Amino acid sequence: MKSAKTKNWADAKIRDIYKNPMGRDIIDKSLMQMNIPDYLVTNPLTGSLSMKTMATLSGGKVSKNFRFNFARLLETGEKAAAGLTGSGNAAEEPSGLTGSDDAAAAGKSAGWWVDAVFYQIYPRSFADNDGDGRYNLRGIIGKLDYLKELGIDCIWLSPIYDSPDDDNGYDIRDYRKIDTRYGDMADFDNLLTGIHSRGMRLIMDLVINHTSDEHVWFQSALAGGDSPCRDYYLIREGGVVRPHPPNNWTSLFSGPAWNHYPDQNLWAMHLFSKKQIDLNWESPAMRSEIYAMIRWWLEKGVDGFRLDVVNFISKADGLPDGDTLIGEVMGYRGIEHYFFGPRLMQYLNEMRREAFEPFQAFTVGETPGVGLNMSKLLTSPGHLDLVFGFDHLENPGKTRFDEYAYDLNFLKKYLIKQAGILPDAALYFENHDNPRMPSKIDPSGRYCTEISCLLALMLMTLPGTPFIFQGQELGEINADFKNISDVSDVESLGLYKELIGKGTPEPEAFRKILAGTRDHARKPVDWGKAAENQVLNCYKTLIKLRKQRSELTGGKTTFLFIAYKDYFCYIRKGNSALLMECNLGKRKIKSRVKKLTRPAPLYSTYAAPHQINTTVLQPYEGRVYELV
Ligand code: TEU
Repeated sequence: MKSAKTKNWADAKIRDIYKNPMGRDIIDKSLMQMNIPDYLVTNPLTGSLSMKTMATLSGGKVSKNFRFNFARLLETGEKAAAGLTGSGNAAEEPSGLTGSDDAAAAGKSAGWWVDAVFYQIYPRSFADNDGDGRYNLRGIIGKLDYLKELGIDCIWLSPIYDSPDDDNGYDIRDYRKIDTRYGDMADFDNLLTGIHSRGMRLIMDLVINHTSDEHVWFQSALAGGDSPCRDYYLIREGGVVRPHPPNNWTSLFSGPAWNHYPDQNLWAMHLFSKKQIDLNWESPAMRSEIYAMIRWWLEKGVDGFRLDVVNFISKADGLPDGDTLIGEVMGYRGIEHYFFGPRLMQYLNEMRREAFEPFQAFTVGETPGVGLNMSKLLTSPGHLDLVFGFDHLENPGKTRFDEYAYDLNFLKKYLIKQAGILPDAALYFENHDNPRMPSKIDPSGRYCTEISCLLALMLMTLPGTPFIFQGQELGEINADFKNISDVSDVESLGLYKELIGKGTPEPEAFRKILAGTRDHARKPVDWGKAAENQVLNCYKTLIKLRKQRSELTGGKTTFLFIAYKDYFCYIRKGNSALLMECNLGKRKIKSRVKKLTRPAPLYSTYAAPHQINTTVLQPYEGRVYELV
């Protein structure tokens, strides 16, 4: 689409919107949510409808404002894609094929991370080295041999910086200081040496969308209008008589996205907690402080970073009000103005050049709300190496706080799509922000061990770079919280207060919190489980297999028998070939591999290879066959 046509996005045809990476992501997501086949959009009849006509058909639900904002996003998508080709043309139509090649074939320079297995440590609940109840850096050092033996190549360490701890360290007060609860810089240096001497790598968590309100920059910004730091944050002057926030955005952690400071007559934006104030990335001085801080850590020898909500850093010019309809669907208002802001690609590129590239540092961005096609742009040369998508974490129509049993058939559908569009994706099922996946799939808990092993198999054999969250390798499941006083996460407590405030009966409000609270993943790892643990053995064996067989890290992927419910089957092929077969449900199902040429059982999450029942797959069983 030529740039002259840009202004016409507000009345573009569905067919053209679908060719735009942003448009395609939004349409794909909506179709998946409603369980509608792609054909509805790709058929010539619907394809020729315009946005305006669709808005009319919606009977007023789709407002003019919505159309305008959607058009703006499409323009961002168009520009992001054009910046890559240098041609002003929109991205080529994404393939959406069911087969895919490795990263190198996709035209990307493959770095060390393509073959690596990552492990996330959440330091406040990982390890306590001497049983004194203090989870710290020394505790982590004490577990390095365990991680090496497991087969880990790189550790991602959640924040350990000095912090008042409103959001478990994701509210940083001093980027260059270790929080005393974890130790000091000497402990950190020992940790880094310990990791490197074992041939592993370390990436740190980089929280640069916001800082703590106790950071000196913010303190200085509040102290006086002539402070150079005033421009470091999204600060607006307020009305004295009837103060109201500068726009209608809401925080992801409930309530308005603005703090009012009556003494200074100022408003400051916070997309997360009231103590996490958003930085103003429009400020070149702020950006160069951030880049200097990044280089400071890289000079110490860290190998890269996980970038917290990095897709939120660029906000739409003028901070316009958020659309009410989008706000209702998403649960918070304003997101269309910052989840892929107008200068996101530019800032990522600048940060790469100024900070990461000179050290060849690795980056993985956390990118909530971004779909697969836009992820592809974010991971294009000159930007990020990998991104964490979110779209596989909930079943269509569900949010994290809904009580339901997650259906793995959706994950299968999503992963097939992902393999076609973004084969070199960051692959993960758990982190510190989500309940334990086996509990989500089987809330009764009966099959959690089997599910843990099945997820291990998928993680180590599907295309992408696997990330394991602490305790996942031990088959950890959700906590048995009894009431709200057992919960400490700032997000959960904010939501609980909001629900009660709206008149939700207490038991119902608590059940919601129990379904989605991030505290499930944050309870201390139960190291007593590490001896003779079936899940741990699965992880060890499968990681070993992944390292022995190059087709698992770089092979071509083909999905088979896609239409069968509860059945997931795929081949990874390089010089040799492996076939994976999974039962995604709790009923026994028929194995279908006999139809193929002489598959030899190599591994099962249930039994030794010679004992594998080749005709039936047990509940949640996963298998690997050698294809000869
Ligand atoms: O998370 C950002 C994020 O959008 C979510 O994962 C978040 O937990 C939730 O879904 C909001 O509804 C990152 C960190 O991983 C998280 O721990 C922090 O709380 C958050 O950013 C703020 O720094």
